[in-house]
Amino acid sequence: MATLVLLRHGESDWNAKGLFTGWVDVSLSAKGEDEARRGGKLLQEAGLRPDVVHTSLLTRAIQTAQLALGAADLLWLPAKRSWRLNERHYGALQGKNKAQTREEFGEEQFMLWRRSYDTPPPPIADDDEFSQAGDPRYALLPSELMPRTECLKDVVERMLPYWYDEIVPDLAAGRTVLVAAHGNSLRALVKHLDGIGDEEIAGLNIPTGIPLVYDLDADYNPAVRGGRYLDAEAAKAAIEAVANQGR
Ligand code: DG2
Repeated sequence: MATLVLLRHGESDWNAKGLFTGWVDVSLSAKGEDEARRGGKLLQEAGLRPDVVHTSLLTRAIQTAQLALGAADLLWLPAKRSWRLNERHYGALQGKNKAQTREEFGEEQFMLWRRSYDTPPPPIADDDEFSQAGDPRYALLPSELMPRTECLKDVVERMLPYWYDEIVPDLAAGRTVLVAAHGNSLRALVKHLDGIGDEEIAGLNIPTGIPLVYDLDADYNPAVRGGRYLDAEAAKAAIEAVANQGR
């Protein structure tokens, strides 16, 4: 039995402001830092000791991993990072206010962009102030792989190679794996693990800073569909808040 722990970063400055973030590299808010530390404490209290951490290339996920591992006395853990764990690229919506976007385009279009499986927002222009074109952290990424917008389906497709090539080998070696990533890159992974349908996934939201633990069998299928949050009560309220963003 392998153990996988998923952790969405703590609240970011742009989560707090209600802005579409995607690949824009924002930091944690003070509340988000507290959430990350608490996430680490929850791990420690549950007796879960990751052997390795995987993060995206975005500051908010890296900070969350550091703060959580610091709180659990595990700052020394080896870390691996990849753009494949980045948040879904939110295209031309990056930097826009969620509530204003909902008002301007209506509930249906807003939810289509936010939660449909295969409808991406319009692409972002390279000269947009919130574009990542020219960001040195993606310098080695072939230009045809560099997204200008993504739907969840695109995220599943770019995340799965990392799951199979980097995370599964760690699990196969008997390591407990911590993945610190984002609302939508983790929705993509949970969709895969739980075998959630393309329509059903629209209703799944991931709260910030609360570890979600999966015990996996020899085929990397969850022992319990949906895994278990280390603070189920807090997760319930926080999931509701994510679902209601923009309202
Ligand atoms: C949020 C997710 O990503 O937003 O990009 O705005 O997890 O990095 O804060 P995260 C963003 P929603 O898809 O839930 O609106």
